[in-house]
Amino acid sequence: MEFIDNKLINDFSKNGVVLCKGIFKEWLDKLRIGVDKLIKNPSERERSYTPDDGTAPFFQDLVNWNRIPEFKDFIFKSNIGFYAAKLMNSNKSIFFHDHVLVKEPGSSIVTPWHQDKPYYCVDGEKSVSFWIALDDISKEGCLECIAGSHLSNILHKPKRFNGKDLYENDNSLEVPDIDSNRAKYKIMSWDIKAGDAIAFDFRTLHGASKNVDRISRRRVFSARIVGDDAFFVDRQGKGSPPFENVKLQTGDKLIGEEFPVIYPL
Ligand SMILES: O=C(O)CCC(=O)C(=O)O
Repeated sequence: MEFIDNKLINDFSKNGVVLCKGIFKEWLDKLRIGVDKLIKNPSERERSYTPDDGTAPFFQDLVNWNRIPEFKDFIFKSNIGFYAAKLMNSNKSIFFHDHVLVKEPGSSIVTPWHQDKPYYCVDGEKSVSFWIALDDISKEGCLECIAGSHLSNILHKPKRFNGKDLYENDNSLEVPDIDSNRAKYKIMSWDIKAGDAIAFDFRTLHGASKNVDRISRRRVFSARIVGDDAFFVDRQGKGSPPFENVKLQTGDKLIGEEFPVIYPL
């Protein structure tokens, strides 16, 4: 298993987040080329934010694995499906989507605290996102995850990163004010090297600071994967990603060309 040992699997189950050192180092060049291509030719799903203070933008785009060959190669030819299955304790890995998040040098856009699951048309106990750093990132600018938050059974209200509610008439619980009470939480983050990945559960509360680095970009390729218990859920609104062509009903197995099985192949 090399990168994923029993300790990491246990820590993932207990904390809902682990650091996988150097796990995708040999894929860096390919993923960086893919990100360059994507920024030059974004999809209609691109959702970038430009700060009012004149600092650099935060580029985001989703679900591009089928049109950027470098991303497709990565998800089918790397060991990501195998690693995900091990961490999730699943017999298979289903690719849910890719998400590119680039904070250009000095970008003041903060990623607010949130969980991913309420944005997604999928449910089930087994999930993992690999947040793959394509640049070195200091702990100060790193993704932060709250250990154990995946076990709370609460799904907090999803919002766009500009603070607007994702769904209309959503009465679910707001994310608590974590930043004013940081000592109350076990917040995990690290000094990251390019090629490291933070693996976290879709239910884990997480957020990220602005790009504190004024010289270096903060390029991230995030790969979202679900396990053998995954099923479709209609969250009564346009989720993110929207998956508008998917015609599944709540409770259906997550099957279809949008959601390829990447392990076993
Ligand atoms: O990279 C970021 O700023 C946020 C990442 C994130 O929210 C995610 O990968 O789900």
